[in-house]
Amino acid sequence: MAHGERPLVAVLMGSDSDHPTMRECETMLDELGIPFVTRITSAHRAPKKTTALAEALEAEGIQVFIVGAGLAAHLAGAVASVSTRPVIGVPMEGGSLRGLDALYSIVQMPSGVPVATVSIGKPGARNAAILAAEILALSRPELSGRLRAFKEALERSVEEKDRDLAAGAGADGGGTGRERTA
Ligand code: AIR
Repeated sequence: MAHGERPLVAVLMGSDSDHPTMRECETMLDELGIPFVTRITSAHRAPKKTTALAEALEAEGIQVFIVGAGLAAHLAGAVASVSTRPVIGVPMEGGSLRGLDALYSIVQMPSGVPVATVSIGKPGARNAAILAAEILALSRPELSGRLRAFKEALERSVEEKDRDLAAGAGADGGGTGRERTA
């Protein structure tokens, strides 16, 4: 849990092998100052625990669930099936299908049980945190301000990259790319 406050977001994952990816989500939640709790459970290996945990977390005041899982990833759907809180699903990269299996499992929910699905892997894990923050910010003006500052920093970072490129110090060290012709 971040900041010792009552958690607003629950970060759930199907296995400890998902944690390196889901750490991106935790880091972003920390950066935005959102208290969260992280737990491991599995829709397939521990279905009773999954239901009980989702119900208990909602009863404790969790506002948004962020759920990462890989392969035949049903954890986000299982949480959404018992909770009325928004559920954001993060498909893990890996396995023989490199995350496509998880993406399809999470995004293709039947009518009535939505899961807001983000992209595969670390970018998705990061975006899940930002999306959760945007949901929470609807009733928390101070969080809106932090999100606005985040967006402005994002814009500045593009400007810096463009300037670096012009100065010949781009990420690939490839010199001034701005005016190079094919
Ligand atoms: N998983 C765990 N229970 C059900 C599923 N689909 C997923 C985990 C992880 C993958 O299976 O979310 O991405 C492999 O888990 P493990 O424990 O074998 O490393």
